[in-house]
Amino acid sequence: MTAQKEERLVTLEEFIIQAQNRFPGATGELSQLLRDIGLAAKIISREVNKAGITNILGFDGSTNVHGEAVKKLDLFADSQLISALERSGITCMVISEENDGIVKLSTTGGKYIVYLDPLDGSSNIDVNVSIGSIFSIYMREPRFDNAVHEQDALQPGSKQVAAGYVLYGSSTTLAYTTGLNVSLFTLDPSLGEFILCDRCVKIPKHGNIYSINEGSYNSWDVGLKRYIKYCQEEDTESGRPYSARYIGSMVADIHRTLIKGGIFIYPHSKKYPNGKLRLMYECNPLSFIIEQAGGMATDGENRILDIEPKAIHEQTPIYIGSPENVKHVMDFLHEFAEKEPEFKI
Ligand code: P6P
Repeated sequence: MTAQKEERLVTLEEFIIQAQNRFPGATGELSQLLRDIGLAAKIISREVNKAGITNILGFDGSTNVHGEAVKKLDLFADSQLISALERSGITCMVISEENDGIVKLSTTGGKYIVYLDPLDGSSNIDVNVSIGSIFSIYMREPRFDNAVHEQDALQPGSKQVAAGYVLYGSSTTLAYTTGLNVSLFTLDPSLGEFILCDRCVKIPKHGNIYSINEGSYNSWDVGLKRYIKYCQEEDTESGRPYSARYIGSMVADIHRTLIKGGIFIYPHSKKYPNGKLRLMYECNPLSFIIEQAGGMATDGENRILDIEPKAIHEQTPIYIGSPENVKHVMDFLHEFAEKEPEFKI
């Protein structure tokens, strides 16, 4: 990533307004939405960074729609983001990993639908490993009665009007796109502001890092096994063996991939026949970001952003990252797909 040197400090709020001013017809509502998410992110960052001190670690005793134990910080992040969206009155419904159904906001006339993974990677909270928030924004189909229906939220990722993530790591980073490149900000706690650090992030065309949970190796398709073995073979000319990096927080793994290049893979498996990661609030927003930075994202066959969703919490396999790496793994998947039966290893 070659950050363009900024002459002066540009805050997230200033940047959003500058971007909005380039569109005379803009109503400013999307800008308001992005600012609200930025505010919630600052509040969540403050809690995440002192989680060890306050009584906010650990489980709250409930489970989410996927049967996963919900951590207290998950619920805190969920409530902060939803109240921020409620305040601006331009969002009609929220779909979040922490809520089984749609969350209807008081302003059913709002023009936006927002998907949230309020705190992705929460299994890492208690061990101080980076976690993140992910958001994905759609326009709602106009309705005469302002009624809010789950069906209105089932739109392919290609219809997102904006998407982004906040990474709570050694520093708090916010990345977002409205379809015109990807901009990156870092939170300056002394100012309480997200400061612009790259207005147009581009992913390297190729990278020598692969990121996958190798614990499920035995249930992978043969083509994927062969691809990972290829990455592990010695060949200095092609930069092999690759390095393996896996954090277990998708936002952190994707942010590294965006900056350094390479590939992140969560395939289907015996345990997750449709993949583990959620299409609407993990894969679509992060695929929008990676594509806008020049990368690729597929489910092994099709472009993630073209998938027509059938359910708000549906899951999908994902192969995402530098375009050359994604194309390469797909070549392996296709080459061995028809040979699958005889190549079971
Ligand atoms: P596994 C976190 O729970 C998450 O949803 C993603 O952030 C992460 O990439 C993945 O699951 C990790 O799953 O099965 O490798 O622990």
